[in-house]
Amino acid sequence: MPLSEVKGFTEEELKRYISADPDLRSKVPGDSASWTVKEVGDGNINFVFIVEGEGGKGMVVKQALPYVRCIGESWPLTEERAMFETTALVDEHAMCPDHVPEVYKFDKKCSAIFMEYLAPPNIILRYGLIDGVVYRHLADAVSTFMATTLFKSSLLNLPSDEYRKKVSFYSDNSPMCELTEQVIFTDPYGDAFHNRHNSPHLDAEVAELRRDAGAKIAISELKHKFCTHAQALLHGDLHTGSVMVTDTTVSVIDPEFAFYGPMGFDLGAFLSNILLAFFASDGHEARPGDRDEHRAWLQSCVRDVWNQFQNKFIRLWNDKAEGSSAFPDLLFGEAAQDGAATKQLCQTTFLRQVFEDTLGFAGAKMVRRIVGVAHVQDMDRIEDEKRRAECERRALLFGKRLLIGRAAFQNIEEVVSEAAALR
Ligand code: ADP
Ligand code: SR1
Ligand code: MG
Ligand code: MG
Ligand code: MG
Repeated sequence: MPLSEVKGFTEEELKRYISADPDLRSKVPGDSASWTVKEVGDGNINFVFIVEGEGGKGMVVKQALPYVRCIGESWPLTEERAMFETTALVDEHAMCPDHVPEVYKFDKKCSAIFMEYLAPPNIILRYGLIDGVVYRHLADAVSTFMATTLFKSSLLNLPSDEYRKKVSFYSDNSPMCELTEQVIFTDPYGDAFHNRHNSPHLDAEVAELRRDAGAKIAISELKHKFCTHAQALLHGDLHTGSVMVTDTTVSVIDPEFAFYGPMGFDLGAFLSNILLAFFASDGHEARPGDRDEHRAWLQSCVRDVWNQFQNKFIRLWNDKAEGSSAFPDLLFGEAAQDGAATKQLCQTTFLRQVFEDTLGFAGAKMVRRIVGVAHVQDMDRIEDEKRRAECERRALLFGKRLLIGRAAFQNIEEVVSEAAALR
């Protein structure tokens, strides 16, 4: 079989593949015999190889096989996801180059992406958070990534024909959207085969969730919005396992769920994972109070990500040239009667809706990580299951509160205060 059709690379096959492609070859220094190839995939879905040459330089190769890795071949999944991930990485890199790795090549036949290696000291943000590390530069970088990619890909920035072409292209990533529809918006609220929870400790809470009409109405509204509101190009899976950090840099990886959806879905994904880290932190303390400083920073991170996102988003909107065809400046340009004031009202109304969506999606994502198929290591690494249950119970309760009560929060400060009061 030609190398370009290999399903499931071996280390030797990968070395030969890279050696045979001059562009790829130039990225890995030294004799290929001395290269190391390691499979490092710790995500739920794909296989990821690091190919390292002299001086630790090299590349990452991510391969999509036709099933969900953490479940196995019994859960088939389209290999086309690798093409959408490649396109999204390229689009995101063009919009926000400081925070997205570069793609070197995509091979459709073997569903493989060859990309920039974020070498150590880069680590997955989730692992740093579990270890209690504080990243003071995180909120600035993540809010920049979200404000930039969400604004620039939206109808606020693009001409409507270009916007529609993008919506249409990404709408073919439908199987990945359907996976999300199932595991976030449907399964957690019923008795689905792959659901799991910390039983018997959370049995009562899970039974209550599945009887809760308010939660079901809220999740239905959000599912409808997820499927119908093509507002911007979303990353689609922006949890803390999709972010790599050093002391000074932040990079966003893994946009295989990319599609045009509601902006609050990405914002909610990130904030929910910071909140999950916050509720898990008690379980990682050797002595009560050990993580006080870390918790205070996690709270400030929730606040700063939202506030900075909002400020940066408005700045991008205002910087859009007057007279451009961008919606809604076309209707409410500064030259129109009351144009400036009306534009400001439009912006406030728009961001209020994004805020409510953000809280709702954040709640949905907290709930699914406690009672659905895919949990988070922030909780799973708490060995004592009773102690873990205490952390999970509070996270589940707060997730429900955000999901059902999203319209009642006036501002992000109220969210942070309620989370702190519940802990
Ligand atoms: P999945 O889609 O299965 O979740 P990810 O894209 O999240 O796969 O990658 C899994 C792991 O591979 C990451 O947690 C990270 O450790 C590693 N990884 C992925 N991309 C890179 C990269 N560009 N540089 C360094 N490591 C990476
Ligand atoms: C089978 S569900 C797997 C989950 O992992 C991915 O990273 C997404 O979050 C997806 O929902
Ligand atoms: Mg991942
Ligand atoms: Mg770069
Ligand atoms: Mg992924």
